[in-house]
Amino acid sequence: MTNKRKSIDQIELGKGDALLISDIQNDFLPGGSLAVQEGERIIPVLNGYIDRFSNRQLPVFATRDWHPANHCSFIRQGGPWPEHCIAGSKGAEFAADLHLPVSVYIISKGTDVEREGYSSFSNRTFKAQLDNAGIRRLFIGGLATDYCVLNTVRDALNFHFKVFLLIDAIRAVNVQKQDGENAINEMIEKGAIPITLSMIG
Ligand code: VGL
Ligand code: ZN
Repeated sequence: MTNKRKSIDQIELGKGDALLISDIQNDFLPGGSLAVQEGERIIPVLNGYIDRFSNRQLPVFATRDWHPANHCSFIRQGGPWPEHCIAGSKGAEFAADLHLPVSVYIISKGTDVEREGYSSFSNRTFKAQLDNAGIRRLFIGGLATDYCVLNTVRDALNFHFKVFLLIDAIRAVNVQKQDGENAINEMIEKGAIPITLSMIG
């Protein structure tokens, strides 16, 4: 019985699978200008996912918020957020303890002054890269559950990718207390499958 249960809960990675890590950047981590609570806790878990994908020569994509200094999302410009992830700044760098492989595909977003750009797909080249690489299933984790992860998952499902949500490797900003939970519920309702690292052999 336990064996049977276990086999159902395991996921076999293979061709057409890609890992997508959202916005593990200094500004979204403790000490950063838009720190996500417990954001640092998911880094070791994401490193575990990176190992699983790298060991099988499967592609790893890492997105980064990459704003111009006068971006519309900043309070100073009438937006909702403190200044964060300004292109080229220390705060916009990937966390030093995230073990991105040398082969990582880096996707910048939020680069247009006048567009928010939460979704990874707001960078138009991203969809083309996925299609060129024959990607059908996306394994999505990172920051923040209620903004970039949510909007990326919505777009991925609309584009008919199969989406696995790395439930042990996401954290929410929670402007309102329930935002993270609501986002997770919406993603699962729309078809994302929640998984944990232990389900990948
Ligand atoms: C994000 C708020 C502002 C995110 C980006 O990565 O989820 N959140 N910019
Ligand atoms: Zn941003």
